[in-house]
Amino acid sequence: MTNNKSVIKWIEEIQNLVQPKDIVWIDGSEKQLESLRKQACESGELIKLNQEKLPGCYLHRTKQNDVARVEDRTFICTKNKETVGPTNNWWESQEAYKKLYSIAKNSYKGKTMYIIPYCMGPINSNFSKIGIEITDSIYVVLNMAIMTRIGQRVLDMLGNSDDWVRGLHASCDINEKERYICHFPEDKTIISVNSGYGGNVLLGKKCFALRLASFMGKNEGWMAEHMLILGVQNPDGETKYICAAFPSACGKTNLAMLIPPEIYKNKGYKVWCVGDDIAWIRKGKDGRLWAINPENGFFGVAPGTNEKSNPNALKSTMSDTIFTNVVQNLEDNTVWWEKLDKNPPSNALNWKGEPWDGKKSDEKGAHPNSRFTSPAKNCPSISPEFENPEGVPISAIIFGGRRNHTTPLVYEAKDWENGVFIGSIIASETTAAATGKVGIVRRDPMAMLPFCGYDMGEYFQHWLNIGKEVGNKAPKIFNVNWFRTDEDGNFLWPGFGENMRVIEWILKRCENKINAKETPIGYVPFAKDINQENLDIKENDLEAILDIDKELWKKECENIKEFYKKFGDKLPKELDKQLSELSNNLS
Ligand code: GTP
Ligand code: SPV
Ligand code: MN
Repeated sequence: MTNNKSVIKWIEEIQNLVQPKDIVWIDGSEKQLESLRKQACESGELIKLNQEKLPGCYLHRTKQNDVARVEDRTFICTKNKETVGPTNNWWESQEAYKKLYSIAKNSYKGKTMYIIPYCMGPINSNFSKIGIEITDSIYVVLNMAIMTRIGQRVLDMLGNSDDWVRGLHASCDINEKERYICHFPEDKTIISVNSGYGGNVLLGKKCFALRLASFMGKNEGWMAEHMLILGVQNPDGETKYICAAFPSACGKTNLAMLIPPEIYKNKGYKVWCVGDDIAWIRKGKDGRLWAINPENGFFGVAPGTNEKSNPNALKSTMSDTIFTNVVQNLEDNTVWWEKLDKNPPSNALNWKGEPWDGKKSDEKGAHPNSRFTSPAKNCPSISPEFENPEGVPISAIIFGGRRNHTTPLVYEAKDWENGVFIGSIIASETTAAATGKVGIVRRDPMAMLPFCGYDMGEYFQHWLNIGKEVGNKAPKIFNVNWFRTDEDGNFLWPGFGENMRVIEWILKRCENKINAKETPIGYVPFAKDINQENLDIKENDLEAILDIDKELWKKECENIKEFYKKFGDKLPKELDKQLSELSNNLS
């Protein structure tokens, strides 16, 4: 399929290492993909679902020890430890190669080696980047075929260039003790062994589009961020674009596919989805920041997705979707997950494939990190700009996290530098998207803690530099928190589609249309400026979630100070200054 010497050389090297029984190049044709689906159904790797109700849809169950990203087994491998900073696991490159090659050696014996040429970003966009993933898993091939642009057209685009990312995935025995997700930013290489779960094995996603790409972005003057991209079209037909970074399972897909409440729809507002997880951002010819979504599909959290919370996501999953670790309803061979509806199936198999009666069982049927992989084009609100090789211009950047107290519903940074500070102090409860305890509050700067491929102190500096470069054309920066709770743990803000009311405030602030209250942490809305028409919330609750509790924020400052110490002299002095200013404002 290609004469590219660098590609051929690397494939030969890996072939010699893993010793497959044969080799299949993924050309991207529907015929080839269909025959792989058939093969996967025969082996049990996939289960074909009810094709009348869910055409083109399949179910997959991972091994029970392999259901989420594994941050403690994720490494950035470089020559020197300093490159990766205090927040990443480091492994010396040569040592890492040695160990990984010993694990991968002969691991494809009796298996087929699939070669997937893929492109992150629209084909032939100057901003897109190419990778080749070698895998022994048909599940990986079929997911990559949804999540990225694949096949011959990618090799044609690559030509003879050696500027592409090498990716080796070896399933081995899915042995968690020998599981490693390793990145070699200095060699543009990724090696993943002993896993079959999405974020660990769909190498175009977090491994390439964030960890390697953030490293490339630092050197080349652009940014790779864990951000959704959405467009808000006003009644005059003008569309403004917003990027938002929230940690894993904190609402990116939901916000990206937001459907405005009736009162907005009636006025003529529309919201468009450009991306739900990753944004590549760089300065455009006009001096503003522009973003593309490097992905071609959604790898979304299933539980909680329903007709009310996210109808666009639900519709995206109705065809040509691969479900992972959800419930299989044996009545009609469809799928189910917690909060899909109030009618769990009685005759079903849970995510482990065990008989499960949803009406009687106390146990969850779907894994909390069960996922759907759906083509972007399935989303009813996919943006007309989705394939635009230039991307879209960004008017606002939003940070956010899952905090039951302290952080208000929304506030605005005083300027870019203050915005970078606000991003750097995101704290959020951990979720099921990664293994480990759920619900522990941790600092997750820019929602990039698990995804920044180099020293995070330098990453903060990179953000500051980009701000200087775009100057007064920089987007305004905001922070949101949909997750404030009362004493009983109930959410105070209705969230989901109602988040449109906060988006409206944000855009009005960007257009300098309304005033805001200056507080020690930044600009907070006056309650009257949040549209409350048909909003189901108590007046006091809205006041409560807009309130700044100085005592809590003083504690927050202490905690940030501790956190910042990690970065030593790599912490930009601007951020230290920002922290002192915040402390002063509070006293
Ligand atoms: P990743 O794909 O892991 O990066 O996650 P994500 O950031 O895209 O999160 P997603 O939109 O899938 O939401 C994760 C969980 O948060 C789901 O259970 C949602 O129902 C819930 N959620 C999303 N938005 C809101 C909201 O506005 N309010 C509340 N209370 N929950 C929300
Ligand atoms: C996340 O965990 O942020 C995800 C899912 O988007 S994964 O692809 O597993 O990283
Ligand atoms: Mn994510």
